[in-house]
Amino acid sequence: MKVFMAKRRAFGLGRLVAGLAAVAMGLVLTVPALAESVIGAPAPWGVGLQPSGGPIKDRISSFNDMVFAIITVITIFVLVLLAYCVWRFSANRNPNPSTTSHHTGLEIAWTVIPVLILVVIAIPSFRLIYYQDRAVDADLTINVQGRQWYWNYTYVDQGNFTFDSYPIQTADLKPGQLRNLEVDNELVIPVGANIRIMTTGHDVIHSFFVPALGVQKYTIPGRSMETWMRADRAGIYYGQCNQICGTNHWFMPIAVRAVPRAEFDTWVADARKRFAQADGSAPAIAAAPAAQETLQIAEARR
Ligand SMILES: [Cu+2]
Repeated sequence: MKVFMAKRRAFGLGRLVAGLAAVAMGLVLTVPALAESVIGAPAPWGVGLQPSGGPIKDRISSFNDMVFAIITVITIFVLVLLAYCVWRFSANRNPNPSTTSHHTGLEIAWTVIPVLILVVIAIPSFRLIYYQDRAVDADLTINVQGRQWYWNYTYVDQGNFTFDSYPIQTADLKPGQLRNLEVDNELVIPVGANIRIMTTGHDVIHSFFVPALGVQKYTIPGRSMETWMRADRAGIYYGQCNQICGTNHWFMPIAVRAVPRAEFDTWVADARKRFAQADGSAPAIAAAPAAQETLQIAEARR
C-alpha cells in the first residue's frame, strides 16, 4: 500500500512538473509575442502610468515623478506636524493655552513657501504644455476626426486617403485580443517619425487619447486643433476617447500601430488602393493636390 501511495505521489508530482513545464512553454511561446507588440495598454491592478513609447510620454512621466515626490514630502510634513500638535498641545500637557493670534514671520513663511513650491511645479508644467502643443519639423500629418462612435483618419500627405476605424465587438475578438480596445483598421505610423495630428469633431466633442504616447487632444466640431506624437518603439499603443460623448462613448477605442518605415511605406501603398480619397472619390494612387491644405493651415498657425 505504501509503495502504491509513493508511486501515486511520484506520478502526481511527475504530472505536476509536466503540467508546469507545459505552462512555462506556453508562456515562453505566447508572452514574448504579446509583450513585443503591445506596449501601451491597461494592466490588471495597474496604478501607475502606462509605459512610455515616445518623448512626450517620457517627459510626462518624469514630471509626474517630480510632482509625486513633492506631494509625498508635503503630506509627510503635514502629518508629522499634526501628530506633534495633537501630542504636545493636548489639554493634559498644555493646560494653559497661549493667546497668541498673530506672528508676522510665520504668516509670511506660510504664504511665500507654498508660492515657491507652485512656481517650481509651474515652470516644467508650462514647458511640457508648449512641448506637446506643436509639431516641430513634422514628418507627416494625420487628420483625426472623432465621430459618434468611431474614428476617422486621413493621411493628408501620403496620398490623402481616408478610412474609418471601428471597434471590434467582444464576440468577434480573436484569442489574445484585448476587449474594448481592438479596432478593425488601426492607425499605422512609422517608428521614430514626428507625426502632426490635426483633430476635429464630426458631431460632438470627442478626445483623442493615447496614454503611452502622451497624446490627448479634443476633437471639436468646426475647429481644427493641432498636437503631435512620436513612437520610438515598434508596437501597438491603445487609447480611447476620453471625453464623454454619448451613449457609446465607452466603446470608442484607438489602436496605433508603430512599424518600421519600410513596413509603413508598404502599408501606405496598399492603403491607397484600398481606401477612398478624402474628397470622396474612389481609391487612387495618383498624388492628391488637396493634401497640402491641412499642412498650410498648420504652418500658418505657427
Ligand atoms: Cu467620443
